[in-house]
Amino acid sequence: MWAELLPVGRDPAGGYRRFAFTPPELECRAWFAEQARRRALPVERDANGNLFAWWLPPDGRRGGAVLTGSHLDSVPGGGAFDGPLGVVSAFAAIDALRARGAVPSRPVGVAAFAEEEGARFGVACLGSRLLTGTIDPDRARGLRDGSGRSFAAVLAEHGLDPALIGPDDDLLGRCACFVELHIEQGRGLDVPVGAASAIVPHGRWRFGFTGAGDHAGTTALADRRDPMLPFARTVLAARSAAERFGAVATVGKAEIVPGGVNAIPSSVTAWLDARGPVDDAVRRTVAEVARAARDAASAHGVAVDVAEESYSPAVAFRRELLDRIIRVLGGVPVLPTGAGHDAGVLAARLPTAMLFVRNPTGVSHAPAEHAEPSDVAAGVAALTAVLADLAGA
Ligand code: HGY
Ligand code: MN
Ligand code: MN
Ligand code: MN
Repeated sequence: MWAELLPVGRDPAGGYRRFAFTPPELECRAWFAEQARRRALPVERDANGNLFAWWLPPDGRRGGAVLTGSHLDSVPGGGAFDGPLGVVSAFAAIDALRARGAVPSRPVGVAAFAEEEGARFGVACLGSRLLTGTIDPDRARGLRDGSGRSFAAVLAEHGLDPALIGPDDDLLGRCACFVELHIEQGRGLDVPVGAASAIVPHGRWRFGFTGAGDHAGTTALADRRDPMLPFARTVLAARSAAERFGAVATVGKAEIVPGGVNAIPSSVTAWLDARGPVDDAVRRTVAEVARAARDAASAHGVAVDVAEESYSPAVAFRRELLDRIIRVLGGVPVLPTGAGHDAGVLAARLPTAMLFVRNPTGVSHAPAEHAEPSDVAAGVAALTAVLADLAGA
């Protein structure tokens, strides 16, 4: 399975570039459908673009399903494991159960959620947020990618009716729980497999700086309204505020218009990703960064607007499912994560848990992301045991 997926969607800059509904991610979706076909698993695509492959019990029962899986899209220059590891491991776990003649008494679903990284339309976990009703469908329809194409138009391009996006209570009503296996992002595990206790609060904010485009050579410094200066101040403020309030803050994406070497920019748009152990750390960090941005903007005659694009409060995974998984696995380390996941979104509607596979370097959202084959195998074995227990297989 890996061998077929690995070459799909490589980023010329290294790693992977599998943005939702772009050719590489569509190829990943085709891979998903092929894996399901080979296993005679009926595939369901919800109105939001999420994919599900179902291993049904002999009586064809649809309710009480144990859902697993993850996502197939990536950040730009992403690693091979973030997302796909959970989907590949889910199919491999079904293979392992079937190989020993297991038959589920509950359905087992393999999910591939759409736009988990938010790399194309800007909101992370867009597919699972729509499914669970935790984002306004009107807002989602209007989200635009870097070329200005709306999410609604892209859905329509792929045979989905944008008018139908939103919560799918029928599908969620058929599920009893969701267990997402994911490569650990960070270095907390010194054994192959662990489980998540919580996801820390995290969010994204957009900073728009509007100045005056002009000639780089003939415009006196005193006459400039250069948006790059408050932008630069904001990036530095993100680091100092995060240090001050015990959070982490990143400005990983910026758009400079017009982007000419010899042109003072007319505008700069930048996105802040801020996370922390508690809401207050995140909120205070963002407030300080916004203050610095506004002060610097006014000092340079630049307009600025700050908008919260998404915010996910802390998620604590329910103990009864987590304790059951710990029992099944004979005890595994349990740790919080600073990474957001579809599991964190599904937790609003279902008992949800996460299994982590050791990441020896901790690096993720970068080409160097890696997991050892023996740890990947241990992850599949753990997911197999958990599915056997939960699905009565
Ligand atoms: O951004 C995150 O934390 C996740 O990897 N999507
Ligand atoms: Mn990710
Ligand atoms: Mn992920
Ligand atoms: Mn995820």
